[in-house]
Amino acid sequence: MTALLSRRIFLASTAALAFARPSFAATIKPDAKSALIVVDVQNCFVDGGTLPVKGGAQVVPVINKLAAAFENIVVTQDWHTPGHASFASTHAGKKPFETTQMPYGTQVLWPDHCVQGSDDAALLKDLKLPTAQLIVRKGFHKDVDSYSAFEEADRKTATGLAAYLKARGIDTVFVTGLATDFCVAWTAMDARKLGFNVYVIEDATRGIDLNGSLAAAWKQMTEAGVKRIQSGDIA
Ligand code: VGL
Ligand code: ZN
Repeated sequence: MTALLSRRIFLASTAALAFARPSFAATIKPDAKSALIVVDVQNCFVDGGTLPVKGGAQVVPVINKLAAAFENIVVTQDWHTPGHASFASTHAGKKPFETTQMPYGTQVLWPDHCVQGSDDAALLKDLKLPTAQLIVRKGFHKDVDSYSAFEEADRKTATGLAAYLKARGIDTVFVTGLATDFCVAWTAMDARKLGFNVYVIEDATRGIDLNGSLAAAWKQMTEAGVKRIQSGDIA
C-alpha cells in the first residue's frame, strides 16, 4: 500500500468516526405514513402577541429544520370569533386565567386572542413550511373552545383532521408547536385515542404552565403512550 493511499484510508475512517452517532442514540426516520403537525405557531402565542408563551418563537427554527424530514405536514391555527366563549372578557366579572363552567366542562378563560383574520392570528412570518399540505383552523365555533386539532371541547364535534390523515394512509404523527400543555397535549392525546402512533418533539414546543399544567400534561401524555422525544432524535 502506498503511503498516500494509507493516509487516505486513515482520513476517511477518522471522518467516519467523527460523524457516527453514538450507537445508543436511537434515530427515528419519518416515512410516507408519518405527518408533522405544527400546532398554533401564531403571533398571538409569542412575545408581542395577546397570549404569549414564554420562549414561543424559539420553536420556529427547530420546526423549520424538522420539516425537511417530513413528506406530510399539517399546520393548525387557533381561530376564534370576536367575543369567543374562551375569552375572559366574554364573561362578566371574570379575569384571564380564571375558570368558568361551560356545558362541556371547566373552561380556562384566556385574554382575547387569535381572533379570525387579525395579524395576531397569523402564522409567524419566520415559519417556513412551503411543503405543508393542510391548515386546520379550530376554535371557530363561538360557544365551544378547541385545544385539540382533532375534536372540539364538547368532545363531539370533529375538525375532520383524523379523517383526512386516515384517508391519506397516515398512521403516525409528530406533534410540535404551542402550547405544550394545552393545544399540543390535547392534540397528542386525541391522536392516541384515535389510534395513531404519537410523538411529541419536546424542544419544538413551549408550555404555558398554568398551576403545574406542564408537568401534568407530560404525565398524562406519557401514560397514554405518547412518546417524548427531541428534534435530534429525528433522522
Ligand atoms: C391555546 C390557550 C388558548 C394553545 C389556545 O394553542 O395552546 N392555549 N387557546
Ligand atoms: Zn384559544
